[in-house]
Amino acid sequence: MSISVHDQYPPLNDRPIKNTVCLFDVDGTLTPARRSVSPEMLALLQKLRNKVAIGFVGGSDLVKQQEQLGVNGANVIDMFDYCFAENGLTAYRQGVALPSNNFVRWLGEEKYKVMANFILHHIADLDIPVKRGTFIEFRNGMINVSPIGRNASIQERNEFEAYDKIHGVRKELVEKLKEKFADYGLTYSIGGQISFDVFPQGWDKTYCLQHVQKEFETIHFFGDKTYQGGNDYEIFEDSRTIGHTVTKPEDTIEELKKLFDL
Ligand code: M1P
Repeated sequence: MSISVHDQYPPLNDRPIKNTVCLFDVDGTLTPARRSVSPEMLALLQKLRNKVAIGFVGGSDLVKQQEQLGVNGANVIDMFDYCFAENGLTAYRQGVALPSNNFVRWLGEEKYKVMANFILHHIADLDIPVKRGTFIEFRNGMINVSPIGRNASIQERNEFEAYDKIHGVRKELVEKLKEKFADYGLTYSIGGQISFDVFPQGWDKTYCLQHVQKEFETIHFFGDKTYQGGNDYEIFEDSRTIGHTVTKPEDTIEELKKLFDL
């Protein structure tokens, strides 16, 4: 029988701090936005994993989390006990896939098409300084809409973020969508720098809690966008979690050292 990476750590039900899991947002919490994790954070997570169960819950798909967290050829699925990509729509427990769901199956092709056409028309008419490619990214549990396009470079991202703070391009489109598709039962979340996420109500980060709530009595959640409207808000506020607001990865490190005596 082959030895799994997960076997290097104590079994989930036998970690020194019992019945406890720490869940982390990715962008702005474990890594700088869309950037790679630091060696210091990786070392600390390993130490933490010897004491409690750990997992991440990110809005992006697993490919992106692999890029950001799986540095030096590491497989992100091995690095955490729980991997929740797309808010938990794609989920792994100790390397084993958990049941999944799908945005377009839930909404229906026809309704989705009407919405996608509306978004693309709106973006086509936008007069913003820069446009790149991939204005709608189709994911498993959500769509991600970006007025500048997901192919923007790091510098273009930063510039758009600053521009959007003044002009509210994303906010305006979200308001229009809320009004036009009021009967669709969707939630909108401006979580990152250049885009917003659209998903069925309840498919925010709390979606992943169904996979941990039976196994753990204490669920810590760490995130940077824990304010109302941020994509960490619902899970941060949820009665099943103990929420921690952090400002950047260095802050997460400090908080973990204090909380878990690392
Ligand atoms: O994790 C926060 C957000 O990160 C990305 O946002 P952006 O590309 O706008 O910086 C996206 O993956 C988004 O889905 C996610 O919520």
